[in-house]
Amino acid sequence: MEQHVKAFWEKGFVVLPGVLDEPRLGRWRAAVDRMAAMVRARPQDYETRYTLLTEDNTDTWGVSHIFEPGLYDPVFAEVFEDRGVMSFVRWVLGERLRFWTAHALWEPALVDYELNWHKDNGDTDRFSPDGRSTHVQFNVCLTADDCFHVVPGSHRRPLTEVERTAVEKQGTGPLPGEIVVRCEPGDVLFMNHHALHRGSCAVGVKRRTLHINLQAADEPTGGHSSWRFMREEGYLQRMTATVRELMENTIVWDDAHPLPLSETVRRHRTSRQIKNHEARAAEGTRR
Ligand SMILES: O=C(O)CCC(=O)C(=O)O
Repeated sequence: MEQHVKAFWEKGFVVLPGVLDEPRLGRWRAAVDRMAAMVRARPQDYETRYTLLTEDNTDTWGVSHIFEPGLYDPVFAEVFEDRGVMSFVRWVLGERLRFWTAHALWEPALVDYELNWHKDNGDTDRFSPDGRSTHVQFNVCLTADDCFHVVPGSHRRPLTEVERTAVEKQGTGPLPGEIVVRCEPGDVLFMNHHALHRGSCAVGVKRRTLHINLQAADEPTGGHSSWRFMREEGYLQRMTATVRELMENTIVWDDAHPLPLSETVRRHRTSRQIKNHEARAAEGTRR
């Protein structure tokens, strides 16, 4: 495990191969199949991610917040009990954790998915020279997946001019040093979301991936992810003990660290941009 953690610090990502066994893989994939069908049928009912969003037509590449009551499937709670997944996360972050996000990603049906270069949470200027991470984000790959592009080591230094331009112009073109990470079904890709990255997936290439983020319970940055649904009456009681504890830790931390108004506004703006974004290549650069 130690060498995987070292690679994660140095490069900003690492793939652990074959983490999931067949029964688990099949069960989790079937759950994402059901969810994708539900969201594709009524995308307006969820926090859907789009490659196409017009009055007449939509195409989707995933959905945010799979633990919200309208989407929740108990199968997803199993991720946080999985030794293969959680032992890596605990090596990096320690024993006490808090929940940040959980999303599901799939292939588009009409328009190729081309998400622009970015660091998550709008943290464009954040880096950490020693490679330490404020979180562990991970893609649980339930199908073969070569959708994740990253510039290794970019979480440890400021952006170059070329990279900054790509971020500011929502670019999806190639960047110097970029690599595409290739995963097999059952692999888990752990990433530092402060490494410059983007996603892509062509129509017709089946993708079923869980996209999850955890933090140490007392991590001073990030957080503020006690989503409204977590605070609904009776919600936490319906979760497994492990999920309940992760979410309770989030709520406790958020309540003890209220955000300044300026940061609340910034986050709302970032979240609105993500919600309205069509993740596809700009006109003129399409294949
Ligand atoms: O498609 C992927 O694996 C990357 C997704 C991503 O970067 C994001 O949701 O911010």
